Parts: sequence; C-alpha cells; structure tokens
Amino acid sequence: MMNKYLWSAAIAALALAACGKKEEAPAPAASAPVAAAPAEEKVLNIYNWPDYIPEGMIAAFEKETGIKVNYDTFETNEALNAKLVAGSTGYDIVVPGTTFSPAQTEAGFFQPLDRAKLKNYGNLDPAIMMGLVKADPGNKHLVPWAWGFTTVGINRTKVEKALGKMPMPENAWDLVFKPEYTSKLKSCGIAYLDSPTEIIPPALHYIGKDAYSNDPADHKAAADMLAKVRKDVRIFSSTMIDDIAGGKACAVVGWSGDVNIAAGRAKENGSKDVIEALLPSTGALVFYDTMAITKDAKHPENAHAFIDFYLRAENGALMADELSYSTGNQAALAKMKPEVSGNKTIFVDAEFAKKLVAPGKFTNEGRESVANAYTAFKKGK
Ligand code: N2P
Repeated sequence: MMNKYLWSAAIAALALAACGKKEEAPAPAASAPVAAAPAEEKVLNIYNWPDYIPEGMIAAFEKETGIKVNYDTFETNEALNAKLVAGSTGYDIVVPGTTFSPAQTEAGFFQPLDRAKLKNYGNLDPAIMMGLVKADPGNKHLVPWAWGFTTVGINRTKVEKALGKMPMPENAWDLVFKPEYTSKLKSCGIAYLDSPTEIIPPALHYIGKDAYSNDPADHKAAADMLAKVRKDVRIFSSTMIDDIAGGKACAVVGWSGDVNIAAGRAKENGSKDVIEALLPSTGALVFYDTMAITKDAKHPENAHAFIDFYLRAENGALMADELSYSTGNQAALAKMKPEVSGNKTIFVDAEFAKKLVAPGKFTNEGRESVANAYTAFKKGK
C-alpha cells in the first residue's frame, strides 16, 4: 500500500516539473446539452501501437455493444503524425505519445471530448491529468491509455557473457551509448527503436543536454556521440519484443513495458535467460500515450463508448497486468495483480520517479532537426 502512495506523490511531482509553472486546474466536466445526433453505424476504427491492448478486450467491447472494431497498428509517433498531417485518416481513435501530442492538439487534429459521455472519467489519477495539462490545456482532448519510460533493456545472461571480465557500468545507458561497452555487446546484438524522437532525446540526456532541446547544435552533438557507436548497432527495430525474446538483441534502447513483455515471452518459449528493463542511475524518459478522437471521426459516439469502456477500473488493471505498462487509471490500482502494482519497472518508486525525465515539447522546426540528425546517424556506418 505504502509504495502506491509514494509513487503517486512522486508522479505528482513529475507532473508539476513538466508544467514548469503554477499548475492549471483541469477544466470541469463539460455540461453543455448535446444535440440529438443521427444514429451512427455500428463501427469503430482504432489506430494504436502494437502489443498494447489486452487479449480479448476488443472482443469483449464488440460483444457488449454490437460495435464492430477495426483495429490497426502503427510503430512510431512519426508514422501516426504523418497520417494526421495528411488528414482524413479514417480512424476515430488514435493513441499519440507526448513527444507529438501537444503539437497535434494545438494543430486541431482532435475533437474535444464530451465528458458527459465518459462516466468513468473520475477513475483517472488527478496527478497524471495535471501532467497532461501541458500537452492539452484543460484536459479537453487526451485521455491516458498507458505510460512507461524509454530505457535500456538487457538480456542480462547474454550481456554478462559478452562483457566477460568487464563489470556492468554504473550508468546503464553506457551499455548502448559508450564504445567501450557497445564494441563488446555488438556480438550479442544491440537494437535501437527506429524513430528519431525515441533515440535523439535519450542521446541528448546522456550527453547532459535537455532531452527535448530544440537547438540544432545540440542535435548535432547527440548525433556525434551516436556516430561513435553506429557500427555496433545491429538492428533499428520495429519488432523489439521479438528481437529481445528471440535472442537477436541483448541490449536495447526500448520501452519499459515491451522489455517486460519480451521477458515473459522468452520464458514461455523455454528460455532461462534473465531479461530485464533497467532503471539507469541517470534516469529514463517518461512517455504518456493517450487516446484522442480525430477531428473528422465518423463514429464519435462509438469512440466515446470505447474510451469509457477502457476507463473502467477492471480494464485499466487488465492493461497493466498483461502489458506491464503503468496506467493513468487510479481506480485500477486496487484491482491489478500485486506483483504488477509492486513491480518497480512498472510503477516506479519515489526515488526513481525523481530521476525520470518529464516529457518535453518539440517545435516543428526542432522535430525536423531531430529527424535530420537521426537520419544522418543511421546512414553513417
Ligand atoms: C507498444 C508500446 C508503445 C509504447 N507495445 C511507446 N509509445
């Protein structure tokens, strides 16, 4: 119990750090009368990340509501953003992360939520919602799906073997960013997420810069650091879970929950290797992924129904139990497995929470410069 309170306090502190100014109170629930809308066809189109929904959840929603769900996946925020920028996505619900959602919200890609249709909205953790105010003033458009952090994941068994006599570094980021280590670990496979905004921010943080700097000179410095380990990176991965679980990669820049999922998958496949998401001494980078309804969604009623369904405490608990990501659903905490709510790579403790790097805001020019730095790094060998 105790650790949950500590965790919540730490996350509240993180949220305030993210605001960088006096907090803005979330707007009260909308109470405007809703005009009777023509009945929607019983269809809902969702666009989410892979391996990010509990098994059977879509089927349960379809059974209960009679709404047929078309569920597609994207692998990077860049891919989702390109669709949103092009317009007419065909999707009703999308799940952007915090490196992009502030700009997307500002650009008007999402429609305001009708809180009167979200009776489970009160299950959300006020501390998390406060953190999201920076991305979405007044909490008008974004509802938490899950959150986690970008960190170093390892197959400890393989890494220790590849390092030989060399001890593990004090700072886990050295394993993927420092030539002394990468030159050894390339033999068992180093994998990076294949996305500029997943790799440049941790690289910036590693060299002591603001992880969300918009300064091209900083991006160049990050790319210069990365260039030194480029030849040791085997995979730019969009299938990280399988790469780790299947033994293609032993040290990765990846997402906390996906590394945990890989650990479970490897075990199921009979592997005895120890696979884990590390908590680096210099911290890791938090992301909040959120649901939003696109501005031209054809099925906004159904979208609200799904969001409300997902906001049930049981469903938030199922997500954390199965996917090992943290939830913004406070009511779900009491319903999840104790080994999940007590897992420090899912619900970090207060001490590590202090080291987490809060999400920042890239400008469009900043993001372009990040992408250029990343492309240059990836091309170089
Ligand atoms: C996919 C998880 C996505 C987390 N399994 C990063 N947004």
